[in-house]
Amino acid sequence: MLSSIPQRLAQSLGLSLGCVTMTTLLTLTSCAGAPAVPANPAGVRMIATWPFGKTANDHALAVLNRGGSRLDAVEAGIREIERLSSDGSVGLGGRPNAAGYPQLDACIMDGPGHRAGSVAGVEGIVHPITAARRVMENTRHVMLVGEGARWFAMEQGVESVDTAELELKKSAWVARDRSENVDRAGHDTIALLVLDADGHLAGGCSTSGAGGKLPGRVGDSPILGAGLYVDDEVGAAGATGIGENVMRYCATFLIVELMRQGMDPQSACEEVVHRIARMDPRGYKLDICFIALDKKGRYGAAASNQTFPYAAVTPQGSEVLRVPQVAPR
Ligand code: SD4
Repeated sequence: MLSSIPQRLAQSLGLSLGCVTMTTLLTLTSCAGAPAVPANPAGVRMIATWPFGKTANDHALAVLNRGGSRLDAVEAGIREIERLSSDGSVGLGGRPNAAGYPQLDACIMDGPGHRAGSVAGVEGIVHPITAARRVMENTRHVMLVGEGARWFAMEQGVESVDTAELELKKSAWVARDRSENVDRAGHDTIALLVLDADGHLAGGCSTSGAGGKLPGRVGDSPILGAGLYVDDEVGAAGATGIGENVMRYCATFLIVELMRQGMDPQSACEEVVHRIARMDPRGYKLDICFIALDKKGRYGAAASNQTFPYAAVTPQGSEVLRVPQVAPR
């Protein structure tokens, strides 16, 4: 009998799941882990995708308040969402691929030194954001994929679960029809951007990607300049939504470049949605959303064809905001 994702997740968390359901598990973990909303005496700015971005931001801010670095903050905030894995598209509990198992993508970027690390299509790794950070800090490379990324993560001591059952799912799928079972409902990649008290930027992104994707498919999230981009001279941007509609346009790189030319983050996010909609045969039916934060601490967000909730930390506090879809032009 194959063990389920909730069971594997529980295993990875050192819990005995028994007859406890995933919902129960997630309720338990979310209650146990949530810190009180931390104060923000240093005037740090953070912005993150979706309502769960607030949970990520609050964890990240708590880390900064304890003296952690901006990278520690980014990693901790995203790890919390990977740990909860509760919203369909982050971590091992995220939407499975067409063959029935999750393949995860993540990246991290630090402004000073323009450093970056990324993992793509990695299997059975509980915290791909940590694996991405280790790639950045402990190798001379930027990106590792698939089996190599898993080996590396395990060698680095990043928490993992057994993937033997995935092999069975793979062969069953290959023996079947190898069809793509696209389930793109909902978007919930976590992208988190931080401007620390010293005025330096960092960001991270983590996802299980589009549900029902072909095994081996890599989306925008681990691709620098697509799912995430950080430029310490200017600002940072992150993306969520259908990766194919983001990565063909180097969207977060473009947002940052527009900010470099003088646009504020809100205008830059909106402009990139319009630019893509103008060029793309789908028009505004792109299912893409962006967040951006500049060196001055200004932030913004835009979405192509839905209301987009995102989370922000400002000197005034930590909150979930909503931006309506852009008005087509
Ligand atoms: C992807 N951009 O793999 C991700 C999915 C996503 O919200 O963001 N969902 O295409």
